Amino acid sequence: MNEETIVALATPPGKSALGVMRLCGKEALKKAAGFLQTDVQNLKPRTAVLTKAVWRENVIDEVIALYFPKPASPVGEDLIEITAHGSPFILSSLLKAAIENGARIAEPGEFTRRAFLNGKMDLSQAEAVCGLILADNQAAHRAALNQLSGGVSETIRQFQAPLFEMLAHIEACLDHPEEELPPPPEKEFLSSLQKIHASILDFASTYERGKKILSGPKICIAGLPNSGKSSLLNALLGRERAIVSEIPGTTRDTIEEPLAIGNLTSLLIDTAGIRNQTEDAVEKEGIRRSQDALKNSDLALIVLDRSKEISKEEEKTIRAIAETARKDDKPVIFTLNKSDLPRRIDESWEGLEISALLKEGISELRKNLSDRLAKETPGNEVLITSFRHHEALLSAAAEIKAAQKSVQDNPGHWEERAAFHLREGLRFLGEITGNNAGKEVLDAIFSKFCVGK
Ligand SMILES: Nc1nc2c(ncn2[C@@H]2O[C@H](COP(=O)(O)OP(=O)(O)OP(=O)(O)O)[C@@H](O)[C@H]2O)c(=O)[nH]1
Ligand SMILES: [Mg+2]
Repeated sequence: MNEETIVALATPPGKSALGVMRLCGKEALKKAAGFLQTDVQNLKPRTAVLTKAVWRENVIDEVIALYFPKPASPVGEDLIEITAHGSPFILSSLLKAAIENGARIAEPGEFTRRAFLNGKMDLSQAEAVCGLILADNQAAHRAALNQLSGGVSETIRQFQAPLFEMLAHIEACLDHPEEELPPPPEKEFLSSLQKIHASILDFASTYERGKKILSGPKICIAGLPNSGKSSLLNALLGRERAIVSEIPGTTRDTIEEPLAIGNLTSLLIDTAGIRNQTEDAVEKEGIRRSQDALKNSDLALIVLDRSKEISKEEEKTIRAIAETARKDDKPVIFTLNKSDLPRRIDESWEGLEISALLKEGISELRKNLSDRLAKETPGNEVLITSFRHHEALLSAAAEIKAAQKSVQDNPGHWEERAAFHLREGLRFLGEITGNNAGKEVLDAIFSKFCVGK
């Protein structure tokens, strides 16, 4: 256990009703005794005590002290939480009092790091604490909660258990040749590896959805110039964000704005209208960016101006836009805009009737978007949301593939090579839960935390 007593504010800077300071470590009680006017050594565990905090003989504030003794405390060490009024002056005086009594300011994530080192949680759960604090929508919150409750670790253990068993069997054969243990039958061994390999890749593939949930799905508004794309962006946002004009080719650069839809915060992207016959270099670049945005989005919202006939040339462009959008199976929603004007567009064009100008049909469109995106919200299933976890899973899968290959390539004497790859595979899986994560990995993970967590 760490000898040093650390201290930090657990609440953000600035004025608030309450502010919380946490002291943690072997001598937390002793340090707190130096500035709290109560019999700190006899604080009852998990019982709030009203007392006064004093700094250089001046009362700083009336505070509530709460003592969480080791080993049951969330950090696994003695922990004292002191709640004061949330004035920056009071809180900084409290911090100074703690420091003058021998505590040191905690590093980012140090409380959680100690919880991990004291076996209170594994590494993937510790990382989920960060995810939970950063989650700004229900889906991201759910994904972090699933991870915090041990979902990722449990799945990893399911991969590790049979691998450990196989490795133990092979190592027993290698280490005790005198006992003449038969090695695992090749066929069975290969098929078990095949199954684990597929399950690891399956789990790794949830990263695509996990990533989207964290960053929010991207909704790209695309269409011909002047169809009302920027007007639609403004209508969905409820404010005049993008320039709207009757001149075709108004929007050049893509405009991105967060939009809360259903349980998710998505990124709404307005793009330059796409047309073939332009000589304007800036507009051409705008169109290139539109196409990029369309490719990189998760949902395409195609806007058509229903008050105009669509020429053969324009029809080709719209079909090309839809084709680009549909390429990787992303959902496409067609809207027929300008429903306040008489319809001139051919009957064959179908879509949600809206008027971006009069804000009609917008709530139906929001509902439609929310239904399409609902599929992205995780239920109780466990998703990979961390790049680090994804990489480790792919590396573990590659080692298992290599173990399979050593059996196929060296019939009769594959044990040593296969054992090497199984050990490596297990090492990569262990990195996720932190059984064997090095100092650099821990530093990199916990430095992303805020101080006080
Ligand atoms: N009557 C009517 N006019 C609309 C509607 N939506 C947009 N407009 C008008 O159509 C013109 C073009 O609107 P924009 O929102 O700038 O269209 P855009 O698709 O962003 O155009 P570009 O950026 O040039 O590609 C403007 O004059 C808008 O006021 C609508 O629902 N009804
Ligand atoms: Mg525009």
